[in-house]
Amino acid sequence: MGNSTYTPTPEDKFTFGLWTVGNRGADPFGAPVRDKIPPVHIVRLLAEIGAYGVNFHDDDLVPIDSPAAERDRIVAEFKQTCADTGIKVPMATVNLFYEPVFRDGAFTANDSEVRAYALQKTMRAMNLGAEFGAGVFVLWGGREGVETDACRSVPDAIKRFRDSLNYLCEYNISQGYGYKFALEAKPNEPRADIYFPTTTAYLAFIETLEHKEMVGVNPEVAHEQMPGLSMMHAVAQAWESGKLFHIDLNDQYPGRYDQDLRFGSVSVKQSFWLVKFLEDVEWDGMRHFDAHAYRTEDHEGVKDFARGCMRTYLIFKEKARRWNESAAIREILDEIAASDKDAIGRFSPDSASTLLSRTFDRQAIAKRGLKYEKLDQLTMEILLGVD
Ligand code: GCO
Ligand code: MN
Ligand code: MN
Repeated sequence: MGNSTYTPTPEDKFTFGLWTVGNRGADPFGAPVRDKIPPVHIVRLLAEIGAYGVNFHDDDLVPIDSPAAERDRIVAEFKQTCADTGIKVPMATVNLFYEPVFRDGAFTANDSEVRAYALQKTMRAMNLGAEFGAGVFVLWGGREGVETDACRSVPDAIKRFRDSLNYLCEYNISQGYGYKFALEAKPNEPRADIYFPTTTAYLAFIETLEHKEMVGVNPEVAHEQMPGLSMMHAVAQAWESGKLFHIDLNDQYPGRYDQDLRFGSVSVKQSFWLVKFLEDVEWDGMRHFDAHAYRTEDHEGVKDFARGCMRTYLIFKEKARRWNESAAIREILDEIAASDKDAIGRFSPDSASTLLSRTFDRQAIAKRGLKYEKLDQLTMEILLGVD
């Protein structure tokens, strides 16, 4: 692991949540296997391994129900450690899933008192993030869903969610925080069905908001791959509509529970296309890892995990550079480009009548080999390290 090309630096904009490197390895069948790492130690760990920043949920940093003086002490200490290490806080979020009060959802819960509490908790989390200069506020509605559809109408849930977002956007404006909200979709887990199961479902919903310019998405690899979708396609659609505000990088075998595996450790080719996309479009956001070390790991293993996420990203970035510079690949791409000669352009009655009377040699067009097999093999050879 000695190649300095793959050694992360803060310029790479890699970030981790307190809950990621701090994950203690508990699962539904077993107790934690690692000690809690105090947040300030996590900041030092991230600085040591070359990360740019740290993100947190309200309760990760300040335990819920902390008295005001304790909150202030924690915040001051964390700020000082960030200043000492140069670690930034580009994103903040709110935990609306852990506490039993959210067992029926937060913004979509049937009990209006729960919905009000969820709004209060979110506004307080926004206050906390703003103290650290966070520019993005992620909302993951883990409990916004159902086990039984008998309990609530889906349009009601959507309407409640919309009302909450509209409220929070107004709060953002009134406080002058300048947050961009990033909505994170997931199809299921912990609910049997979560509303807005995919990134693209959120993209449609955002268009219905009063301040839609303030709201975008936070796609996560695992959440798109659980139902077998392409993360890169979701990310590309979000980016194309100006809505890629944040990203959660990790990995996942399709069709399973949320595994939060080390970035690139399962889906080598898909992860490559994802990194290539982000680098090709020069996406200016954070490269955030929302993943966990295996349950088998000790403290050193957690560092191996975090270093591995970043190193793999940088390896894919280098592979993407090679891909873009490969003469053999360029030759095929030029042929593809040459087949895209004259676009139809916008509709006009004239163009429609010309198009209606045009003759196509369907058979000849369909006979031309497109060389995608060769293109893909060239891709594979770069990934497999023989080119
Ligand atoms: C999950 C989610 C969370 C969110 C986090 C940010 O499946 O548990 O990915 O890790 O990203 O809560 O709000
Ligand atoms: Mn997740
Ligand atoms: Mn996530």
